[in-house]
Amino acid sequence: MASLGAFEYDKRLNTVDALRRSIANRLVYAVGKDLRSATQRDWLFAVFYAVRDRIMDCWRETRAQVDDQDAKRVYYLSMEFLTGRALTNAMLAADIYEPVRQACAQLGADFDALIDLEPDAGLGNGGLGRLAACFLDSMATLGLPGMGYGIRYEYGMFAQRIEHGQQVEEPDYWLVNGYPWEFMRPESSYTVRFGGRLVPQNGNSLWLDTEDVIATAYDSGVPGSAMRSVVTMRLWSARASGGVNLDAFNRGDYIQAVEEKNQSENVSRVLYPDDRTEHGRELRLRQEYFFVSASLQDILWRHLRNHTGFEQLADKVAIHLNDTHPALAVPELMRLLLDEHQLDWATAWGLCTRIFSYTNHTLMEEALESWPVELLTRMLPRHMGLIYEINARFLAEVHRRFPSDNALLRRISLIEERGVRRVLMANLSVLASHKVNGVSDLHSKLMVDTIFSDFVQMYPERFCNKTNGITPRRWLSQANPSLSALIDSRIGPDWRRDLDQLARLRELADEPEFQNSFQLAKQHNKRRLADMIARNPGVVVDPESLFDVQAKRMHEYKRQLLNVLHIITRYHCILAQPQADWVPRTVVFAGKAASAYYMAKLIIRLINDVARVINNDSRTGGRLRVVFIPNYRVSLAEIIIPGANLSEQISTAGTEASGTGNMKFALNGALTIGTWDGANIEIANNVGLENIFVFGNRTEKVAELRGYGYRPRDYYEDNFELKCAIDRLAEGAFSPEEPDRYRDVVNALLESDHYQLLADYADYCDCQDKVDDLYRRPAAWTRSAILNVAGMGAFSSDRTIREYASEIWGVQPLAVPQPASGS
Ligand code: 26W
Repeated sequence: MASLGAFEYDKRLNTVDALRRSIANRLVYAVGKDLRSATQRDWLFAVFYAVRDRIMDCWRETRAQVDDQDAKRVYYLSMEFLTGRALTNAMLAADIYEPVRQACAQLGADFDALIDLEPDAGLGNGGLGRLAACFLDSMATLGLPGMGYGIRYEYGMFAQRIEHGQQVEEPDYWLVNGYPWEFMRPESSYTVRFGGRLVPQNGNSLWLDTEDVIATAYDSGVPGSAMRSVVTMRLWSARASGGVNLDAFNRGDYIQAVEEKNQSENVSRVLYPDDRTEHGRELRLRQEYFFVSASLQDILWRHLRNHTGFEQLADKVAIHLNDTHPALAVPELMRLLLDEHQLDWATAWGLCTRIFSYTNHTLMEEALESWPVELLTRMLPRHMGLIYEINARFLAEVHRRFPSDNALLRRISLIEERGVRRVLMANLSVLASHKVNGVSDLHSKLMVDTIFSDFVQMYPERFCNKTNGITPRRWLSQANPSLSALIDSRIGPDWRRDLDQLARLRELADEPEFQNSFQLAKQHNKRRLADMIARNPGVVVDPESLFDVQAKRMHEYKRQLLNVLHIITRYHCILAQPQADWVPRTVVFAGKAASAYYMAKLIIRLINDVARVINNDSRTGGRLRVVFIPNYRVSLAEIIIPGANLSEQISTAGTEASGTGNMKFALNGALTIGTWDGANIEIANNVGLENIFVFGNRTEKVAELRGYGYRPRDYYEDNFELKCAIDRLAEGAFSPEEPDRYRDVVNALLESDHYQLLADYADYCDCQDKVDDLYRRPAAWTRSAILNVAGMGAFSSDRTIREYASEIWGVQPLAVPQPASGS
């Protein structure tokens, strides 16, 4: 083990011999099998337990240090943690990957096969959930006292199958075989209350006759790099409270009693598979309150274990809201402090505004959460009352400072009055937080200029930027062993914890030998990806061709359709000039569409139809292939991303808050083709404008077009190739069995084109030609790719988390105790 950092650890446990004995032991005594009867799954569990055993000491030590040092902790509240698989990550963190592999070989277990058997923990939709997972990894790596709180969904993100070109969703019952990484903590259970009625009592409220659900904690450990520390991720699972069913039970209505039990356990059943809109769904609101209430009760319990009263609460606790989904934490903390602990309003509110901070992840109006007052009143009457009170006091203050501005009062209120009255969760979050951040420079600027401009007048010092990052452990060290080994051989292994060291690769960018090895690593990863594609969806692709990849959620604003328009154009051009020197390309798509998102699903179908026509047309001479890889998820991303040459980051400028996939691709040596949006801009600034393909209108131009009447048809009429592409689509060239299939796509493009694909089309195609030109010059391409890797130091989530820790949360890394002398 390289550096033990926080604790002393018996290295003799990490030899191949010791690990072999451990695994065999765990197989017999924890799994209950033996060498003869063990299935692959049994082996997976045995290995899991043996590895987990090697995390436990550090985990316990971390908890003890936080307690002993009475350190300020940060609690990261997130509805989503998209952690993916845990085993390989843990083996790398504990530096036992190779010995475990050898131990398995000695036991006759197929290491690679069993690693591949681990289900992904897909408890998230996409960027926001994956960011939360990277953040826990970075907290553990930096030794920051913190915890993640979320929901232990029984069903994670749905699995996607493609049937006749169309997406079919299947439930992801990821816990079906049990999950060996988690510990149930029944002693950490809390009652979460819903509904009921209020009875006024000396200024506060009694909340009676509620419908109760029990939240029970399940902990898993997130080990940091080199086991600097282990952070706890605590997920809540719902259990019926005895009380609810007893009446029916006593009446002898056993079935009714059990049915009710099921009802209340529904709250942690399923992740909402939509990354933008789930407004108005009652169960979603229940989920939000359920996990927030349990987390806050737990946080206060932990505080009171070591402190008397709440005087120091804000010095010891920081609570972060990952988007507005946990915003009910604000009235819940008020309720607990006022009603359960008898603090006065000013003290309680003062604590709130020192404790909370909030990250905004999107500016899109349809994604900004709001809940009907009627629903909140019914489900959480006390909280609705508190929100009214918070709002009244706030509006009084606004009125004091801007006495003549009634329009401002209306805009800034926590409650939207037009139409059905709704609580605006973003406004509530901003008001209660001492810091509010966006997730890239551009996004943070737009955020203060648009959705929060009124709040900026009131509280200018609150707003800041924290550009997203990704963990280099999973996204380079784990996902790309070939490139990692090459980098290790030149600059040593420390980049894993200090990503800025990658800058030292700059001086190797022109060295032929390094270039050669760099190309070999990429080739290796492309073959790995090609093998996977050959298995599913079963298309043979040429690993020598340029791998052009767009992997992310399917969304109109992300413009997968623009990519398709370019593919169709390229196809036409190849047919028109079959003799020309075309750079062979494989265009890869992957991503899920929300099940109710008609356009996104139609675009998946279009991609598959276009793929079928092009891949079966021998006239292309195999110089263009299109592939849709089903069921994109973290474990697939770990194979897809290292195999890419070109990374598609082509959102309409101003719409992608940051993007984090863009960082993963660049870190793995893909060149980006992208718009001037989100973190693409910062990537460009770090890798050098000459090493990235930028195209398209910028934010101001997009806004200007929107403002002065954007006419997509003009672009269509003026551009012959664009017109051809759209006409062929409209004629059913890709769906001869149903020529009308893409009429809605065509109409959307020609009639409104909300995301301005047509405005960027010509520039995009030109830019793609430049991509080909560079790819024809392997040395120049490789040089650029190396400079991309070398420039990615700033995008480590360690950097991001350091900034949060010092500028928002005020938490410090745990002091590493010095080993006692003589030991
Ligand atoms: C179900 C409701 C809902 C609504 C919005 C669920 C999830 C969301 C998120 C805001 C969507 C999301 O993941 N946003 C992405 O956040 C990433 C991390 O900051 C950014 O990199 C992406 O640009 C942003 O789209």
